[in-house]
Amino acid sequence: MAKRVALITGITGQDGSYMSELLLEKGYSVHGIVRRVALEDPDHHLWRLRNVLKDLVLHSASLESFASLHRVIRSVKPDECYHLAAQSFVSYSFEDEFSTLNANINGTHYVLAVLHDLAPQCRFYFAGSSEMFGRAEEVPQNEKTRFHPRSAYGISKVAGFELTRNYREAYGLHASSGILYNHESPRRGYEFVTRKITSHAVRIKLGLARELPLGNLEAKRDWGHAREYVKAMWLMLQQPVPGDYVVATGENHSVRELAEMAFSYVGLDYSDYVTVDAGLFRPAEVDVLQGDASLARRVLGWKYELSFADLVREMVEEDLRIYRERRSAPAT
Ligand code: F7E
Repeated sequence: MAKRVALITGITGQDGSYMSELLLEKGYSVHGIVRRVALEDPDHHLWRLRNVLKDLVLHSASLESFASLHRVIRSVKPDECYHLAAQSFVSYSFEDEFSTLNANINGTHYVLAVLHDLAPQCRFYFAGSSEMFGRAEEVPQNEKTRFHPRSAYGISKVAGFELTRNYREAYGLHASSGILYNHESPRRGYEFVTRKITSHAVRIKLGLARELPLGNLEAKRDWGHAREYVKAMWLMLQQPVPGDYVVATGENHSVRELAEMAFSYVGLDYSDYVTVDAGLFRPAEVDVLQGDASLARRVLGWKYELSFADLVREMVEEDLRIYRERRSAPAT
């Protein structure tokens, strides 16, 4: 039987790398869209794909260019498309609302429009976000909870979610959205609060930093492991009918608890090192997010079994490995 063909946008990111590994394990031919600069400087841009790079087919294109997406999709003819690319840092979306809205909304629209023209049988996954709930009217949130986004990022994800739904309803595309809560891993970028905390706890422990400035310590999030969340994305595209699903652990923890746990893992008291920097507060904060993933459990058979402590421990251990290695590397 011919291999199934998957196309991933955002393949160089945390979720793209786990998704590539999952699809390769399942025997797919995996293609990814990357920026030109990633191919020119692979050490810097493709490190998350290190272990699987030789098994992937990468195409340079831009989510800002309809023509480049048209070219790639015409040649790949995917059976499944995982649209993971986005400007995903909420804080940055306050600094540049316009580029966040342009990249996230138009990028999603272009991919959907090209698939509709060239590969209407292709199954499509849109990376929705719990940020769409924003100032949520209920805790926990489910697929029926009203959206109230609090940032250009959240607004762009609501627009992408609605575009996806409309391509499903208007043109019959097998298009699904995951409403994913925060998902982390040792491959998380250093600007997100989990990685910022685990990497600083380790650097402070090793004498490479003195303090950790943070913003709102009382914000609460439902943090899960990215490796488990990509399984839910794949399951959505294996269903006979498309749909929208919350993907979450069902627990929430505060930024303060996260800091306490990460620092205690390296034998330190977070309160000796964490400082509060008013400049790191967001103009509009999302105070608490917690998801109810019962629909994903029931329909997709998706289960989440890791604990918050396991996730934090895995991230701290990876940062310990990285910074110890860096410290002992000979100076060049
Ligand atoms: O912030 C607070 C901050 O930047 C988490 C993205 O993947 O998940 C992520 O969005 C919380 C917020 O993630 C700092 O105010 C305090 O309340 O790690 P974060 P996020 O904004 O929740 C959703 C589901 C997505 O879809 C996004 O793409 O932590 N916080 N002090 C801080 N956050 C950061 N980054 N840095 C701080 O110093």
